[in-house]
Amino acid sequence: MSPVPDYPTALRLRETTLDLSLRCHVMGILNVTPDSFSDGGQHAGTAAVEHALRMVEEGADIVDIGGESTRPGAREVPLDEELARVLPVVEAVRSHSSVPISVDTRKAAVAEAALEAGADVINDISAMRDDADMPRVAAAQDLPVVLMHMQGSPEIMQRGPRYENVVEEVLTFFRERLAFCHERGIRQVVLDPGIGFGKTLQHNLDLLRAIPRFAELGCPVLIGTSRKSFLGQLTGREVDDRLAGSIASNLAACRKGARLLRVHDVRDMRAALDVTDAIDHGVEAAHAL
Ligand code: HH2
Repeated sequence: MSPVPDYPTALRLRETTLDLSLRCHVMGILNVTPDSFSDGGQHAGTAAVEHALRMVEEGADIVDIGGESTRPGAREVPLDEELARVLPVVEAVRSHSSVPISVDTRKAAVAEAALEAGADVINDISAMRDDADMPRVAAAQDLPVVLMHMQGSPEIMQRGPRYENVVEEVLTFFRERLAFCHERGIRQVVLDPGIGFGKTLQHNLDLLRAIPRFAELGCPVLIGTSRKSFLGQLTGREVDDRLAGSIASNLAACRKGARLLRVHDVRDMRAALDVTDAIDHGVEAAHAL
């Protein structure tokens, strides 16, 4: 029997429904930014679209397209610039593929334009706290919204983050945000404790260990550990050498009940999950998942 707790849950998207109860799903990261912490400047224009399609071939279940770096210390990007980075890429990926697309943005106008261009999911690291218009955009179509926990803002979040009890505070935050969504008719919510967003190494480890408690709230849990600095703290490795840590932390998160894994290295993550799925379910059954 699978050690993953059974929280039957699905994401209803435009063209498809992702049954998250069956296996962990992979969200491939596409940063259309000059300054992202691990892949800034690598993906623009045609190269961005090619990278998205490569991730689909490698087994990404969703492609997450973002035009604003939220690395510690990052400044906000003006609306026009973010739109100009993200929209053409969403449009081009949609014209070449039916892969589910999420848009990683805190701005309602970017989310709205991306949804119009065919995106399926809003991934808002501010959990709809930064833009008062985001709830309207999210409620207008019955599509999922990822709500992430962050202490502070990217510019200041890693300046001595403090909690009385990080797990309880994130749980309280999720409950408040779920009530907020409920009141506004937003029915599909994914919860993300926000690894690295106003968190020390110990906070990140506590949150990963507490995934079953977040999953008990009844929404799918998304985890983003890929290449993040806590992996560097644990392994002594630089940002371009954190694949082992990324995969280990994601497999651990999956075991604890995370249903969506936001990763840069789709091919290797998929291979790792193929192995654990085969162990849990058998080769034939794992293929069918
Ligand atoms: N992490 C990053 C960005 N968006 N969204 C969710 N839901 N969860 C995360 O953990 C998360 C996220 C930061 O990673 P990355 O996109 O690689 O870097 P940057 O913000 O520098 O573009």
